[in-house]
Amino acid sequence: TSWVSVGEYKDILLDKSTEGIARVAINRPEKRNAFRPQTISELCDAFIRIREDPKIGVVLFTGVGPSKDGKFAFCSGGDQAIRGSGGYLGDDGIPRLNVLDLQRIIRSLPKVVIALVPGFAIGGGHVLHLICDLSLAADNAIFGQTGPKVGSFDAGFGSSYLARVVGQKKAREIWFLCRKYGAKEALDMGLINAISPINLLESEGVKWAREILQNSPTAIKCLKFSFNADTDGLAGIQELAGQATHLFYTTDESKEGRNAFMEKRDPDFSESKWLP
Ligand code: 1HA
Repeated sequence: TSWVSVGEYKDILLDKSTEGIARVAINRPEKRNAFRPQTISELCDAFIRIREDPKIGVVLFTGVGPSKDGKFAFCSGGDQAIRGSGGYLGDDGIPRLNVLDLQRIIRSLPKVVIALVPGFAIGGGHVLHLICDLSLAADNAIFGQTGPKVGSFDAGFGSSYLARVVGQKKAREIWFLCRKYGAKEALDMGLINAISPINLLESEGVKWAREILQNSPTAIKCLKFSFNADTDGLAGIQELAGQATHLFYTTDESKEGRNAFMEKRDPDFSESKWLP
């Protein structure tokens, strides 16, 4: 597929293809793609742009590589060099944990997000691949949480949702021992969907995206929000319900309500049946 670069970003790359796929990549390879607040605000901006583009159905989310020492990374979490008291510091000196905003934008995106993990997915970077709809990894990929080693923890999606994905015992092992896991182990525990050689990772992602794009966008959106609703409580139900409202607005029954209001008359729903 051929990519066209979009937007002027410093820490990330955003590309779109003509066939309905976008690619978002963290571009700090010398730091194993660790994020700072600016990286995250750029990622939020890119994903919101994608949300507003009705031609895009699938997003490939990855990390630029290799670095000068030849290693690949998806993301190594928060940039510890700018971790201040209370959060990660930007140029304004304000401490932020804005990766939590990004997690929710990705979860709420009415499109399929596929993480392509070319190497390390560690700490807050591991949580980012976790919350994507699907994850494809290179055979050299390495997964793990480090919070309890570096004085941090993600007690939200990073732990509870991890337990939904890999089970309670494995999730507790991952967080309590802070071990690193290879691609095969990740596949065996249901943490990723497939493994491919690194040089084929992006083309594998495009192949999965093309298969998804053959299918009904509305069906896929409703399914994504249904999977989310099971874990996200009322906020998840709100998103699933929004899809029902979208569909209801397309019916004659719903349009009669709007028309009656605009024409300052009582609505006539007599044409609408109480179907079983
Ligand atoms: O837990 C949270 C949050 C929780 C709640 C709400 C928000 C949260 C937001 C963030 C986080 C976190 O992400 S906490 C976890 C932070 N991340 C880590 O603990 C991982 C740190 N990195 C590593 O363990 C390793 O670098 C690595 C396993 C990913 C790769 O090891 P490797 O191949 O031996 O490379 P290494 O030499 O360590 O790294 C290459 C360069 O990248 C080093 O810089 P250099 O010495 O060349 O100047 C290294 O310092 C830098 N680097 C790597 N990861 C980070 C980093 N610099 C800053 N922050 C990093 N995370």
